[in-house]
Amino acid sequence: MFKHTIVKTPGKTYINGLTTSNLGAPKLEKALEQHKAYIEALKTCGTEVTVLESSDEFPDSTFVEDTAVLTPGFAVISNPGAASRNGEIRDMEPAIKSFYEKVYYIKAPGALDGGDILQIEDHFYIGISARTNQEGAQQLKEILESENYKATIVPLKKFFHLKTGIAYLGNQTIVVAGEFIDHPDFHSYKKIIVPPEEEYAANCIRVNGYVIIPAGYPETKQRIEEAGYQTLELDTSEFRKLDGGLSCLSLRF
Ligand code: CIR
Repeated sequence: MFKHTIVKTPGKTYINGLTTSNLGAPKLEKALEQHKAYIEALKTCGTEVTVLESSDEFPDSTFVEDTAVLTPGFAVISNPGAASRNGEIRDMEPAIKSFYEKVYYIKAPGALDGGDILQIEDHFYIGISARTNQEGAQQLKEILESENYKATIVPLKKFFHLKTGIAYLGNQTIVVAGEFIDHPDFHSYKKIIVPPEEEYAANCIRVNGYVIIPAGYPETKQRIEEAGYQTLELDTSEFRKLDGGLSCLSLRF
């Protein structure tokens, strides 16, 4: 069960955030509306939502997931791999410390984005991506193992972040797309396969009684529902334009 979530309102500079997509610039007003709906959905799922004030200094700072890895007993503040995002951890640290006494840090030259970390029960998978390097992954692995978790490092081939292409829904069930469909590290889990034309929908989040999914991916929605989950659809068009998805917009713990 997740009791808490942390989100951060997009700031006026959100439209200038990093992207690799060619979907055009996001519309701020629409992003703010979609963010409000996201907060409501997290409340519907039964979490207490902490909404942090926007920061115009950091255009991508609404994607809070990248700043930390949270477990029931401790937090790890990451060291985001994009230079323009690294300072986001300064604003996040007090919020995390208001919930956690035990806080670890990923230190340079280690770089790590929370979007590269997937927890499946007591096992963490750590993606190596354009944002998370071997040193950052290794530091996190050692922290997790010292706390009696298992950790596996997974070099990515194409996906932006690990969780761009995989989500854990509980009950040993994962949602997978692209390079993760036949990936040996995930072969033992029950799989809900996302068809290539719906790849973006692999970034969904199980929050207590619901799986929150992006709107507009009917095949994935149907497969998740057939597996026995109740879905809640949200429009994420303005976050997709900056390579963001549902997991990126919150820290859940
Ligand atoms: C970035 O490039 O960092 C942001 N525009 C998107 C971050 C998405 N975060 C995530 O997948 N966890």
